[in-house]
Amino acid sequence: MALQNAIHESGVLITCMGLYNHGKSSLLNVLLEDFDHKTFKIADVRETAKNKKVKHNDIIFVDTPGLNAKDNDNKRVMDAVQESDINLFVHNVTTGEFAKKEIEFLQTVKKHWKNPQEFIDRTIFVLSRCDGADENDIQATQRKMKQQIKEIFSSNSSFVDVSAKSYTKGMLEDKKLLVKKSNINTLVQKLDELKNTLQDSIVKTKKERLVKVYSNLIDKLNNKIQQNMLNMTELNRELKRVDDNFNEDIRKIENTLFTKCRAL
Ligand SMILES: Nc1nc2c(ncn2[C@@H]2O[C@H](COP(=O)(O)OP(=O)(O)OP(=O)(O)O)[C@@H](O)[C@H]2O)c(=O)[nH]1
Ligand SMILES: [Mg+2]
Repeated sequence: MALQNAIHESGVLITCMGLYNHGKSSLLNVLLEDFDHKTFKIADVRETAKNKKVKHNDIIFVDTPGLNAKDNDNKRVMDAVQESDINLFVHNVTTGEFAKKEIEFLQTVKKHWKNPQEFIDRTIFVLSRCDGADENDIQATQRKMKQQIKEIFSSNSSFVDVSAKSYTKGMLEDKKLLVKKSNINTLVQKLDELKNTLQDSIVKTKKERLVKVYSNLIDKLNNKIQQNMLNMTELNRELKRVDDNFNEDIRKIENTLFTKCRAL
């Protein structure tokens, strides 16, 4: 199963993460051009409870539950990020800079990642719901957030401010200015550029993951073989015990018969 998954997941994995209700599922829907928002469910409450994957052309989009919405959710997000090729960290711009829970998540990534810089290189920070914010406020929030990331990772980060709502409206009502203002096309362009830049490293990571899956399978197989060999040894011992007892019983019967015959 693990091997099947690893082989079948031959597309680029783009994982969406962020606090609950910050617009992750809405963003993925517009990236899929699903303006009915049917692919990934959206709501004003905690909606996404499990990681969900949807393949579209050569991309597998992964939606994750909101960070810290429930106890297990952070682990699910971490699992998804471990597998991910490119990350979209979605943050509702109308809430201001990164909140404590987001900072804690980023600090966990920094602490446990083999190469934290790789996480930053593979992540686009998406400021969502920009239709509800003033342009100056968006820029000020973005500056603060860049600084927050710099304090954790000591590096620069890539940001885009978008509006899934404006893009949907613009596309459905053929309002080109709204589509342009939504900035979704800029995000798509950034994703394409990142995909191209990371092409070699994505292939390398996929190979490493396949090797890991293979070696885990080989380990499991070896354990099974060892266990079977132990079972065989135990079985042979048991067979020998049964055989010895049987021979002993036969010998006893022969002796009894012999004694009885002689007495006749
Ligand atoms: N104004 C505005 N609202 C948006 C936008 N994108 C999403 N929303 C609203 O934000 C709310 C949450 O959206 P979701 O996409 O479900 O958010 P989520 O992050 O997937 O939420 P969980 O799955 O619960 O973690 C919904 O009411 C959306 O309609 C946007 O661009 N502009
Ligand atoms: Mg969701």
